[in-house]
Amino acid sequence: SKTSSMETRELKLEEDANGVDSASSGFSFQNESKWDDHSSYGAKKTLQAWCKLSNGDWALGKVLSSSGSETVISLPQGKVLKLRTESLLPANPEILNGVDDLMQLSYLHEPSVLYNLQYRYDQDIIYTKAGPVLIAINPFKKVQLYGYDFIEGYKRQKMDKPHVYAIADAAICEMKRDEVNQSIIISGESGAGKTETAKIAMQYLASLGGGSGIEYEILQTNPILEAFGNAKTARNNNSSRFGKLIEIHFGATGRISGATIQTFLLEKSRVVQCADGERSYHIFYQFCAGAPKSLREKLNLRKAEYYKYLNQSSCCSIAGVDDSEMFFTVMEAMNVVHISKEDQDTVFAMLAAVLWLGNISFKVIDNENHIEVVSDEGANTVARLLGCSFDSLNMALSTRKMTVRNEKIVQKLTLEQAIDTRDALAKSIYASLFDWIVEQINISLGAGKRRTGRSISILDIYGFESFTKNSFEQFCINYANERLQQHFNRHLFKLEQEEYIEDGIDWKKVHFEDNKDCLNLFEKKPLGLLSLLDEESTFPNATDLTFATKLKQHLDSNPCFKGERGKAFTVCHYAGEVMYDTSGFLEKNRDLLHVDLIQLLAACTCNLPQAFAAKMLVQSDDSTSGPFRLSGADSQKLSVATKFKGELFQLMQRLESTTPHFIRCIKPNSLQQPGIYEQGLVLSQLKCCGVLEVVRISRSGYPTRMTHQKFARRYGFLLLESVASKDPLSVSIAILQQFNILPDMYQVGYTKLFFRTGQIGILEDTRNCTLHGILRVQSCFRGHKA
Ligand code: AD9
Ligand code: MG
Repeated sequence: SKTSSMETRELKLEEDANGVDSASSGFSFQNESKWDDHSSYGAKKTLQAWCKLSNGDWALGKVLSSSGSETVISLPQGKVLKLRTESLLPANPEILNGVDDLMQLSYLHEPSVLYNLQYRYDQDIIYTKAGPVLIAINPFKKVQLYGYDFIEGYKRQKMDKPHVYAIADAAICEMKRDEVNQSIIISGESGAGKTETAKIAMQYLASLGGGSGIEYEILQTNPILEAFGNAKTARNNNSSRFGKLIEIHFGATGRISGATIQTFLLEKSRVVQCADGERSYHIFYQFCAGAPKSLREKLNLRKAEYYKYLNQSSCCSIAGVDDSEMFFTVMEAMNVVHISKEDQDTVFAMLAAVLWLGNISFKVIDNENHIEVVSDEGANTVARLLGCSFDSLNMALSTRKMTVRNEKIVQKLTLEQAIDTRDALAKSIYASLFDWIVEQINISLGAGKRRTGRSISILDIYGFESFTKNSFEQFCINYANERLQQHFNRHLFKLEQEEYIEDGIDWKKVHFEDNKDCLNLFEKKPLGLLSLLDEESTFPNATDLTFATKLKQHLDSNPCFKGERGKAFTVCHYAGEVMYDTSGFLEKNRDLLHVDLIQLLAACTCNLPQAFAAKMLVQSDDSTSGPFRLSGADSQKLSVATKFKGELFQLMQRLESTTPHFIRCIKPNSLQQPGIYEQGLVLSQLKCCGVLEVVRISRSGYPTRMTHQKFARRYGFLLLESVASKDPLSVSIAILQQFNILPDMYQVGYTKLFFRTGQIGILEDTRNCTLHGILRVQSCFRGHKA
């Protein structure tokens, strides 16, 4: 950055189209063909242009001179470069800096979109529209955009800047106007701000009131669900480990009458195991830190550090979070949603039982590694909390009843099997507890009541995930995202085209890239990923490796599938390729709690374990402990993938009958810090959550619209010859002709002119130059006079 301002670096030009050798020049640039096919700098000649630096970031340079194939530009730090003209992308005129809606940009390409969002983000304007979609960039700090005054501003239509409130308001208005249910669909990667955004939307809806405190009750479900379903992960200190749909019901008078919450796929494994630096579910730490003395004594509760399930990740606290204070918030919230004190005590007993389960130890009793449970504080406390004897607990954890050739036998478990069994019990109790709490909340919110009015649903679901190691959870999450993406595409495309038709322009339906091939890869029967997974899950001798081999055998010709070495396979998702490791797939998909354990819970004197067992028995085949079966007339437990698929179909069906409003949350940096905007990270998310796709779809249409009046007013003075008729349409046509804007670059609608991307840019630049020229002449003139 200390180089002299007029230094010009000659760059070695290569023969091939890809430009300069980035290693020797320190710069690389490439044609983003997907983006700039209509608007390379060379074709447009703007005053400023974008060039791509070797680190992948884009820099905005001032064009000093341009001679056909080469252009000299100066960069912000004073560097002057001579670059190949075709490697540059045109910059938008300055009047378009920080526009509210990316659709207003004349040049839509990576750098202009990134720049526009950053320009706003730097001023704490975290919301921007991308056509019909709201983009929300996580500020990672308190921003002054919420609360009563803002809510009132949007309610009275006094504020119109992009905002979650504006989306929620639009949902309310459209619900009333069209008498159609609405949905607000929030997506984005972990830590991008989905849950916060959902709460902000709920806050706006709750401000409509409902009487008898129902709106307050709805808001109070948040601390409970976050305590039981969120955890600190490497990506987010408050990461939701489940998906959530909350449907808020409105009565005939437009006031809130109740709500229903549906949850999806809680991450169970976290209860018994989590990565270094991560935590289990918040509630455990809150409970250990905040439980009152009487409860601690009754449940024999210790500090979080005492429990194996909590101390294994060597992280028991979160900076800036007071777990003990949160415990009271959660207890308060439980009161609000009418969970009785007695039930709350049982909930806490279950939490303590799960924690003590982790502390159960085994002793090896023979040279075949068979074990029995050590009768210490851990095991005895678990037995007491669940309401069973030590002996029956010992039996359930150290042996397994089996039927072999019609003969009942008792098999002793090895140490590894016993640990797995213990952990399975802990996970299952916790997951059942979570479901039970959601059920109680729903009862309190009146979910069971017959609904006559309308509703607005808010979906806060895990975004697309691609890690170095991707497992069954990512497989399900990404499958869900394929489904949502399809819904997104179809919907946005439809909306876009409706506006054209409404204004009467000539419009041939544009085909868009949809992801049905990838969805097919998942859903096809019998040779799709889900079917093959279920089939393999039914074979007792199948392993993750045989599953992977089977996939390769049947799917290798599918363009969305790639077999990998060993136990891995790759899926080409709409958002990019993801390699999955099949380790644990079968086990997680079966998710069977052995019938011995279900029987243990059923025989407990405590009412919650009994209720959990009853539910499990409904779902599973209680007569045998034989191999897992999926088909067949008698009631069999569904595999996790099949159950998830069913829930997803139901969800899509519900969403399909609503008018959707999309919010895409973006995480600006991985440090969870304010003020840092990493271009590469933002770009990859814009691509993943389909924002670039929407923009691209818009590009093939007419993203810029201006009424005849506005167009005539803005550019009329550039006309060289006066027009006979002064009506805005005639003036507009004259302008278009004078600037030689080609007929297929615009369309004239009843009320508006529709332009393809980049067209307004030429007019805008000419307008600017003309205005500058006029100003320069004027200042010259003034100079003379002085
Ligand atoms: V995950 O997929 O559940 O792991 P989310 O839900 O996308 O994730 P979350 O809403 O939990 O992310 O946001 C992460 C953190 O960002 C929050 O805990 C806040 O500290 C921060 N955040 C997000 N949105 C806002 C906001 N509008 N204002 C201030 C915010 N802080
Ligand atoms: Mg979340």
